[in-house]
Amino acid sequence: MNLKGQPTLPKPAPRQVDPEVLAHEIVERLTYRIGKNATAAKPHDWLHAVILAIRDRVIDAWIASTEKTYEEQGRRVYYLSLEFLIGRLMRDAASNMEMLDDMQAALSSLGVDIDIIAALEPDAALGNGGLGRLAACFMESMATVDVPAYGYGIRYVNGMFRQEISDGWQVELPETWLTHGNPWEFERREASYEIGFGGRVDPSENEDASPHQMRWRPAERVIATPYDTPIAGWRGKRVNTLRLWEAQPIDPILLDRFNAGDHLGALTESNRAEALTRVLYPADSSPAGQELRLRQEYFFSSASLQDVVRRHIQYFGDIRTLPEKAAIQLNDTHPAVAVAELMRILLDNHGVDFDEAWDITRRTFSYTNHTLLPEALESWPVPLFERLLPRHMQIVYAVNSRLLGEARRSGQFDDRAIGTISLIDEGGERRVRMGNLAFAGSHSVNGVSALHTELMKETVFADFHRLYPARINNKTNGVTFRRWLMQCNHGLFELIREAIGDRFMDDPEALRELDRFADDSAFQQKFLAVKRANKVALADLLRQRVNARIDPSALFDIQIKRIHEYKRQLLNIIEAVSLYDQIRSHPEKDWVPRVKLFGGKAAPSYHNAKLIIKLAGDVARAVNHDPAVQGLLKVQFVPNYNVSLAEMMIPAADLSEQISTAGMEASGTGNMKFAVNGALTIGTLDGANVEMRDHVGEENIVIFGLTAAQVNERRAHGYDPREVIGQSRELGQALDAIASGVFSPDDPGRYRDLVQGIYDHDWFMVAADFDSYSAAQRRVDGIWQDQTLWARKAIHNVARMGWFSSDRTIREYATDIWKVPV
Ligand code: GPQ
Repeated sequence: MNLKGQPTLPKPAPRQVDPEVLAHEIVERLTYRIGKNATAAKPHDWLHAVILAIRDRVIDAWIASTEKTYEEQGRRVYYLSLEFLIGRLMRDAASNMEMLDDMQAALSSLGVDIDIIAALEPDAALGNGGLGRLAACFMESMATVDVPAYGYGIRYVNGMFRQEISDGWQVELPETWLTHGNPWEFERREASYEIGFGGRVDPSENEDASPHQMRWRPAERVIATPYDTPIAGWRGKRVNTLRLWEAQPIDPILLDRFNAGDHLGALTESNRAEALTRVLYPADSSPAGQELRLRQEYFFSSASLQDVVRRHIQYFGDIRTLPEKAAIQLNDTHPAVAVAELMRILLDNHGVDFDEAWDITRRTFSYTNHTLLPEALESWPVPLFERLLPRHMQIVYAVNSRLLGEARRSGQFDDRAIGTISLIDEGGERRVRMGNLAFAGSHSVNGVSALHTELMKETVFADFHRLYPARINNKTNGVTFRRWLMQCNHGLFELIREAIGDRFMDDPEALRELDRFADDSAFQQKFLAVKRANKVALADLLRQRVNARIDPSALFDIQIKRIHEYKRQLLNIIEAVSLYDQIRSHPEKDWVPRVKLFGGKAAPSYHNAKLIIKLAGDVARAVNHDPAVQGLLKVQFVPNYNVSLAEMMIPAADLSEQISTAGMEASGTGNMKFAVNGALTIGTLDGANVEMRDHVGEENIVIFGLTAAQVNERRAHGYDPREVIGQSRELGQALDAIASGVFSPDDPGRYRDLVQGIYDHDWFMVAADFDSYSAAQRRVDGIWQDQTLWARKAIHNVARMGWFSSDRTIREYATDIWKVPV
């Protein structure tokens, strides 16, 4: 008993971390949690036992963090995202808990190779690309900078598809990350919620109800059950929760139907519920317009909001103080329906009047925009929205009338501008605009790089920006240096420590001290040796996986990212074709041996993206087997690009391809990962490349091509790709070769339309940028030929990328948007 007469509850004893204790714990977990002894244990059992041992340390810190959050009574951050692209967690958690070395020693004392079992952990691939990976970096950084935060998302059974290449074409197969169970997660059935769909809306039966209070009677209901994964920050300082929702039926089986002999019918409700959280939509930067997607969006937004409100009422009692205690960040528009959901909860469940509800809502939400591509802006047909979410439709109309009234009264807007601000798109089939809903319902709207934010103000949200000039702000993306430098590039990590000590591990900007070593030839040699070792490791992997033979002394030129026309993998391939021609015409020249690696997935319905994958393979076959090239050029498409493969490829890169049409890549984050791992960037002035140039210095990055302003200008003044192609012999020849079937003799017309698109409109300015790109590649060759020069530039890149840590990004969100102390 303590002084207040409360029983003193026992606490777990503090744990030591040393290899002997750990070895003991692992064997204990193996025995009592998995039920096997060391002789019977399979590699997966060892992995499981190791994760359980790490997890226990994480849990201690998790509970301590939760207690601290409750004691402080401060504001919590809620990060709502339909995607979290986590990858593997074992090394990440062990490293952040500072037990990686001891774990390695413990395992080797047990005769187990940590690398072998680590490779068995499946990637949690609950995301498509940059947006989902950013959410994962943010979770880790929020824990690192000690922000009390929850991530909310969906526990997809099948995350991102597995890509196989069959006869050169992409084939999508289901990825099953949960087959062996998931030792990181905890099911929390006690925190389940009901989620409704459809039905009707009646006036409230409450006598003194406000005119805006209604009663929604959904026709359909499912249960949302959370699974919690602890996310440990650096040095285990704080452990936050990633809460992912699973849909379950209210009645797992309809027994009356079953007993009546309708065995399948008895399960329809159950199957329908489970289908909701079954698969991740594999669409990147383009909306997945199906009804199931809107259901997913509402399902996870409603569950998360109910959870936030329940927690708030439990601890603070008064719903009106919500904005002081909760900051909800919307990761793109996917969770934008949460704005209407919070309004519904406030109006219908708590009887708050409309103006106050709207004020509370706006003070609670903030929204991050991740793209300007007009085709990517989400909107839903009004009839669909109304059928699925009748109460939310009413709320959208009510908010819209307020919003448009405000715009009218300001006197700055004509009918056209009012039309663009409206939450309803009236051009053609009427649709609910999710971007406008997110903008209107938030106090902060941010872009993800300086350029992107400026363009947001000028384009998609120009009218909104005039109405609310203080709302748009920039938060340039970042990446976590724990995963993307310290863990994935052990050699470089140790070399940096040896040179400048450990400070950069807690303060990434301290990497600056490496600048002093850029001209130090002993350091340069070691730096190049580390890079070489990483390249050898990648070459080994590629030999095993795709039977590729690549020479580690060649320049490794890598483009890995989703396949998208605006990212211009096609520009890279056309340049490879042109280089191939030039090597054959001038074999006597002093060519730099290059290996061009491509990796990335195409959305299953994206025809041209799939064709670009096929083209990469076709070009690879021709080039790689041509004795005239003599190993001077190799092209390889690496299948099934994912987080774990990125962790192998990025440390091995000499050259990073960041070559999107200027104005189209919101930020990019792969660009940052490559540079901090010592690759030089060849890139356009797009997204965060612009700020990278400012940080690393323009002499240490290879920039080419039109600027965003020039792209606009060209498009506005009748850009004629034919004229450009007519003036570039190299480009014309490469395009002719591709279009005429030189690389596809089995189907000579395969690429005719793809090339025709460049001649006809070339929306992505491939032709316009070709000569400039090709010249930039030859500048890269020139630098490569002087390895001292190359090393110096690469070292400057590592030294000057500290600002691109996601810790910096999160501190900016915390200070400017969430108003939480950091
Ligand atoms: N991004 Cl809208 C995605 O990965 N998926 C999407 O659906 C949208 C954007 C990316 C964007 O293309 C990159 O430029 C950004 O670096 C990334 O989001 C994170 O902001």
